[in-house]
Amino acid sequence: MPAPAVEPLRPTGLLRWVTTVDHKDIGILYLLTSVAFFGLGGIEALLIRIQLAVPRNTFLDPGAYNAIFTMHGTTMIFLVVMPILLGFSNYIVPLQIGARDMAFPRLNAFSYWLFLFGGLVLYFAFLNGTPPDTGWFSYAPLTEQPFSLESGVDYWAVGLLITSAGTIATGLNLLVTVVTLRAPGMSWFRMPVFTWMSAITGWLILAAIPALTAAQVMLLIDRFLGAHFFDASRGGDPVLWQHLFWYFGHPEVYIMALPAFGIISEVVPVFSRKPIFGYPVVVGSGLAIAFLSVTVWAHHMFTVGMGDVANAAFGLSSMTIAVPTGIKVFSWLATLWGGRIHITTAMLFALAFIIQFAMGGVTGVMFASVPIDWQTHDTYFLVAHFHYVLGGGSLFGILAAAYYWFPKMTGRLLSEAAGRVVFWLMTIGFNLTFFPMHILGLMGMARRTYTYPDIQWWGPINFAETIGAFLIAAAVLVFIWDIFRSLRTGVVAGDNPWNAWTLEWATTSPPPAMNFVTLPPILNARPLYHPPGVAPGRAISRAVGQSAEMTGVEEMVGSVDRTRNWHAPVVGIAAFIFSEATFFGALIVAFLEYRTRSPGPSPHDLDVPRTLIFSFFLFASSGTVYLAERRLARDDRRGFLQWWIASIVLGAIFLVGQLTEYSRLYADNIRIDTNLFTSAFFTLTGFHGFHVFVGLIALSVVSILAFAGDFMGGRRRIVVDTVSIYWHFVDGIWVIIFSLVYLLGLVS
Ligand code: HEM
Ligand SMILES: [Cu+2]
Repeated sequence: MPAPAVEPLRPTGLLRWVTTVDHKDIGILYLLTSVAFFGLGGIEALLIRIQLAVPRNTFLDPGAYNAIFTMHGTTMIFLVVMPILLGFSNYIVPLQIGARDMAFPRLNAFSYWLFLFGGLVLYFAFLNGTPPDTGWFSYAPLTEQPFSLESGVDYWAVGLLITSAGTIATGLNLLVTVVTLRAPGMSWFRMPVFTWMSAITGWLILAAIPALTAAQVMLLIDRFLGAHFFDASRGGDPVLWQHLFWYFGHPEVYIMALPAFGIISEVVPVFSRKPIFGYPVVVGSGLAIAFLSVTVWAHHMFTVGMGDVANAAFGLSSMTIAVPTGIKVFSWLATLWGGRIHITTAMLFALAFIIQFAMGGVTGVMFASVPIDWQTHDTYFLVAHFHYVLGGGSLFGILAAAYYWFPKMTGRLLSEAAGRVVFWLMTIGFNLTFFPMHILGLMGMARRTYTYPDIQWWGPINFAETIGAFLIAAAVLVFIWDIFRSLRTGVVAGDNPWNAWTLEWATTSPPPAMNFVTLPPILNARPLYHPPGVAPGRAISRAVGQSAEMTGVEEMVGSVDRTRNWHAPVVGIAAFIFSEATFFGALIVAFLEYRTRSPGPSPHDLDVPRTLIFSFFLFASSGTVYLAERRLARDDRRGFLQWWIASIVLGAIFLVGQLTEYSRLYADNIRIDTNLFTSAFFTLTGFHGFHVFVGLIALSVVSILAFAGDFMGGRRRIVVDTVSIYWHFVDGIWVIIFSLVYLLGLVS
């Protein structure tokens, strides 16, 4: 007879990767997939640079050039830098807080697959022969039907909608993981800075990305249902697209920067053998950056004619954000100061990050000054600026992270010798490619031009840049080669090759499925730190021995789940509601702008009293849900079911009211494509109705489970709580929507 299995059987090979819900596997899937997309984005970059190598080149025709730079930018942002960073967060954050996994492992896997499928949808545009060619920010009205008849824009919008859904779910997951799954002793101000920055990024994702989603939904409604949200020739407002896009787009920059800041804040202290300088200030400045980053978006729009007041206000807020960012740079410098510095490859990339990111930061502050922006807008000066931030910054941070955490993920070190080669090729190539772009920009070379005349110096400068791009490509090839080599023959790393002090180094490399067998006591921000002279092995094993003795191994690991996990769904639904609020906020803004903008149907065509009556049914359902929960607390199954089913009936009556109202309007020829008001009206109330519908399904599932005897005696109460909270939100937001759509029409 076979011996009983110690661990539950897990699939191996390909099936393991397809079925995995382990945060470490998912982290690696994110990383591998993004590296593959980096190959595509990199090839696109090389194609751009080949075309621009000499004046009047004809390697790419103008149409192909448009498509290539659009796909390059879109790929690098949505399919490379953001998901690579999410991959590291996925892998490292649960380890750093002593958790077994993310808060919602299956959602985590789902997010990854959404990311992959969204990316594939985007690239199917190539196979279809219609790659998007409207730039990575796809400004309207170029994206509207009359100007983009082919389906490239649709692939762009749908592909990114899918990846964004995954990103939003991952942001939520990270935030909830950090809030609810910290090991005993891991208080907020003992968390590693990378974990802090990942959690803040999670929040920022929820605050920002749904605005893009809403804008893309409206764009698709324009393109497929005949609305004109962003079509100026039919009264729509292309500038609204810009506002919504950059409301997402600027925070996106920090979604790609904050985790990189976190990486640098791990690598620099470890290789300076000093704690990070001013830990609370580093954390606080991360929070400040996140909050400020949603107030600066219109600095991308200084040239569209917003007026002096708006320009000045957004210029000022943009300059303010330099303060917390500068604080971070000073904190890294102060950490280096007087440290015992170890120049590893990870450290080299971190040091280059600091310098290059600071250069991008300086030109960023220059752009915040309106007159400078007017001069340099849409020139290569801008291309230089954001590549210093995203390439010289985020990408270099990613490379630092790769060298730093590769041993944890694989058990083997990358080659330091090859690392030097990668570093110098990369750094020289990077600066050769992008520094001269500042000069070209100031000389007047516009971005997104497929070729240029033979103006003095332009040819040689562009040629040098192209050489730089090939040096970067060479660096990437050496790096990839070294990864394959090190996986088989790299130096075995052991648990803690860098002598670091955060929890991911307390477990084996790679960590076991459960992450930890025991945790060291977490008494400060550096639980694995041992003063010079004390052998690391002893200090750690003593600590582990203690905790294992104190609590018993199993109990210790189990307690992580038992004590902290229970409120994860409530925090999760709160985070989800927050992201929904962003989404509805964007639709509401559109509605307010369009409600009386065009002739034809207006809010006066709505039947307010009728809708008010049906709204009372919805509001009442919040009350009945509350009563049902009270019955449940008393374990009164009948009472619970009565009130709960009453809520379903009330909600359904509201939906019927909405549907009959829609059919009345349609009978009067008031349709989604009639004018701007009707488009905005049907979009906003339609999405709300859809939420009610989803809520009704959730309520029904709960009542079926309750019929079968679930939820009694306090069992899985959290499920009922979560559904109730969501339902209250659906009702609450209707108060706002009803007031703005119906009541506002009465008073004005
Ligand atoms: C690896 C080497 C890279 C090279 C050689 C490169 C090259 C270029 C060039 C020449 C352009 C300007 C195209 C034009 O305006 O006509 C461009 C645009 C752009 N790049 Fe890169 N790039 C690289 C990496 C990256 C990275 C890492 C990111 C970001 C995360 C990035 C994001 C973008 C974006 C957003 C645009 C703007 C696209 C648009 O105008 O719609 N690039 N790149
Ligand atoms: Cu910005």
